[in-house]
Amino acid sequence: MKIRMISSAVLAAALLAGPAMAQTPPVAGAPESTAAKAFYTFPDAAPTENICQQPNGDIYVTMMDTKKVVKISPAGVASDFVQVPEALSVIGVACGDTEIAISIFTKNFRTPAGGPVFTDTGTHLKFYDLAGKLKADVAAPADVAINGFDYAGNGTYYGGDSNSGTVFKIDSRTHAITPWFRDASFNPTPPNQLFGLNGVRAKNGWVYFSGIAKNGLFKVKIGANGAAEGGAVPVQMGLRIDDFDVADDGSAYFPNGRILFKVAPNGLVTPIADPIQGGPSALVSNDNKTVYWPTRGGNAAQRVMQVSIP
Ligand SMILES: [Ca+2]
Repeated sequence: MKIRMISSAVLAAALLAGPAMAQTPPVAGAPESTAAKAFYTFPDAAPTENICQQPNGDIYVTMMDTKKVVKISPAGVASDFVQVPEALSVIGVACGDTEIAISIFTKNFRTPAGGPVFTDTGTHLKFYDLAGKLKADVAAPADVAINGFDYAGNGTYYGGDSNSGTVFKIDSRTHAITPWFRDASFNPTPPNQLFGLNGVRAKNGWVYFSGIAKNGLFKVKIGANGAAEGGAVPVQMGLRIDDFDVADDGSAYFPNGRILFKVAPNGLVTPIADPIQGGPSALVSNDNKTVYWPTRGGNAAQRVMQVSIP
């Protein structure tokens, strides 16, 4: 595909795409880029939230309101990996080496008016073996709402707190959850800004996060001793990004509104599929050839879409 610079009009439309946990107004029967193909179609319209891929190629998708995790094989065969009856919302999913970790909210983050509030979500992190057997269930601190969740290798996960500007580090052996990076300038500032951090991915020695309060994508360096080194480095400013993924070359991919975007390491924004049915997260495949994303919204059955990386 010919690369084009994003127009300010497109950027403005994307900025208006709405709140970052449920962002995409679906349009029934709307046109769809021929670059986007359905990899899997769910049996119903239940909202999806996050996505990850195991080294063996299996894809895991959290179903936010139906409180389960669906596993989809590389051949497109799906099964319920786990049901989480105590959850009110199943949010993040991280594919560990030999386990699957999820974040759940056991209390309601939705206000009667519909807006999110993350001050008391009753977040738990749950760790399962690949057969779906529960290995550990860890309560996060009471005021922490882990949204984006990712595995960085070497037994380390990172999670983004939607109730603050803090990235937490989680040890897969001890299951200790500790603040890794804090920046209060990313805190939610209600009533206007309800989100702290949203998506989180670890890649190439950096932890990336979407900082909703600043409408941008940022990265923090993992120092030689494992501690956060320096401040948050802006990667892209101007897009309100939910969950995303980062390819080996440092390019980030995510649906936003009705466009699938690429952000190059130098910040250049390129739409790579337009229009699409958007969704809350993205996955760069293990071989870096494909971007997958689960759709959300509307009455039609949700799908996991795929686009070849140009
Ligand atoms: Ca999210």
